[in-house]
Amino acid sequence: MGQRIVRIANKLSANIIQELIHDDIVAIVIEGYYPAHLCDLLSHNILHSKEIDPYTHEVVEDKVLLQKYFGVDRIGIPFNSTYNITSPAEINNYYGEVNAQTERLRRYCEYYLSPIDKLRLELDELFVPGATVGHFENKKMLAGIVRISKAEKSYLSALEPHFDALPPKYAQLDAQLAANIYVKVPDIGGELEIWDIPALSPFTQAPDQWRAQLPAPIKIKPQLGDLVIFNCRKPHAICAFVGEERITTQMFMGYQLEKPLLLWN
Ligand SMILES: O=C(O)CCC(=O)C(=O)O
Repeated sequence: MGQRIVRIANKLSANIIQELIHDDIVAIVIEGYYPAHLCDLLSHNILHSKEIDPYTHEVVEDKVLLQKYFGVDRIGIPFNSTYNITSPAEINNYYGEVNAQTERLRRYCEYYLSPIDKLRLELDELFVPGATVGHFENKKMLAGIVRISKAEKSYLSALEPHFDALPPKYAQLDAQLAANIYVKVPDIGGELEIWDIPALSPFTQAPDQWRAQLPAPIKIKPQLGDLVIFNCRKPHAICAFVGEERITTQMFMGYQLEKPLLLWN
């Protein structure tokens, strides 16, 4: 099989989303999805935020679930950070903070339509049967976090691929996609690499030296304001970069046959 395509368009459409869900294409790039002046406004407010924390990825090593830091920081609590937590009070902290975090992203956008709100609306308008914020434990999830990387730590995300897969106890998904809107991009580097192999199941243990064992990745160099959607159960990594910060607003999209897309972080 030759390299499959990355669908580049200037508008999201129902067909494009279906193509990605059915694995007919590797990724969607909607160029200039969010206007440059709003990217600048939002990234300025993000960089002045006092609420930036490390983003960790769940990784299985020797059958143990660990949280690993790959040099990406975040504003907003991602649900995967609760996977290792057993205390209900701490898990409830995720749900308790949802509304404040949604409100904060809107505030950082100074009440212009946020990139996440734009995407949520368009997915609901375009996709039959719609798109809605997830409710895996009968409580509404957060949909939309900010991810910030700095050049000096960017090599950490480049070393080895990772993948994101919601544990099936929350929802049995037929596909899991990640949507990123790039509100600040470095000039050199920072490409998204995606390995076009079959999507992995939750809790798959990645082999040591995974990168060396995989075929050549597909590389996407996001430009300011671009929306990129891909199947995040496929291995992916972010190339090292130089220069200013790389900032995205991100959410996951869960697909189940004939059901609305479930949106969360
Ligand atoms: O920042 C990116 O380009 C990709 C982010 C990522 O790893 C994800 O959305 O799962």
